[in-house]
Amino acid sequence: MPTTRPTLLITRRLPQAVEDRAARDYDVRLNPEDTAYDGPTLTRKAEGADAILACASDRLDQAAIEGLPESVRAVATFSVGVDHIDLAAAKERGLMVSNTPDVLTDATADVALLLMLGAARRASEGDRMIRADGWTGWTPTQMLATHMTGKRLGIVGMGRIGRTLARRARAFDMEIHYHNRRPLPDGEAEGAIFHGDLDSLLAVSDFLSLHCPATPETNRLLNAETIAKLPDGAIVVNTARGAVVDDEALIAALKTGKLAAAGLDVFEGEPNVHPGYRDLANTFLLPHLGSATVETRNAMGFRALDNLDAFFSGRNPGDRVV
Ligand code: 8YV
Repeated sequence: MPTTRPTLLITRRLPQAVEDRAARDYDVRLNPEDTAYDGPTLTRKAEGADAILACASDRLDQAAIEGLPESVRAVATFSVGVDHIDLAAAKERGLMVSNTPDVLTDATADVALLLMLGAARRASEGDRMIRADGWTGWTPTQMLATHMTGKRLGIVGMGRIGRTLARRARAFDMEIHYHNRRPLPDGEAEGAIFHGDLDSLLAVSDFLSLHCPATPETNRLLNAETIAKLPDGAIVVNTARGAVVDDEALIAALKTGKLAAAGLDVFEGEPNVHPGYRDLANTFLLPHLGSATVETRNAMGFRALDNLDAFFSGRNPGDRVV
């Protein structure tokens, strides 16, 4: 680290261990109230700061980036996703941008599996029944659900998280299929079947799990047309980004029974969730908890700081995106 301590704006409250380490090495500006900053507030808070440790809840669009004070040279995001940052604008402005891959892979794959089981086995419906004191007793035909063991799992985006989910799903004897830009290298597929064409993956996906980044190409990838190509009674889970799903189309398919259930951890326009999801019994909904374990959030914060430490020491940050 350089002898003069850089000034670091941390936009949200982070785990204590992360804030402590940041305060050891930087002059930190914290956000103890933990309110999300809008563009003008971010600009004001960043006045004179050398770097920003940002989160996915910050909108770093072109206007926000162009509005950043001259002093800001780096943005380390506390997320693997970078869809909240206009990378072209960051590049144009000469900002270093880094993210936090790897460290949230297990936690997010765990939540994808939780969503698959929770949606398939009607977990939130049963939980609600008990909380509402509505359980009148066991019956042989009560709340019959979808069996997961042995079914076919379709994974859209076979990156770190997709591959880790595949490993977990093999413990349920699931047959793994995936769609990716390219097939995995020899020896890494572990028996997973590649589909170069999304439609061909959809046709065999009793369960479909989304793991692609939100980009213009993946925007509303799951829509009325693509849902129609899934087997009847399929189950869809999303731990990627809400923008990958057309909410109206998914809700319609959950209502008609075309889809048996959906498990969702991410939503378009978070924290505003399409009200249609709340009214359905066959949705299993979580408030973006994919990486929300103490171990993972600490690791994400340390990784973001590692990237900033490298940048301010004149080394290339390991997770540099721009
Ligand atoms: C994070 C995520 O919790 O890292 C990501 O891209 O979606 C989540 O796991 C969130 O983005 C924190 O900023």
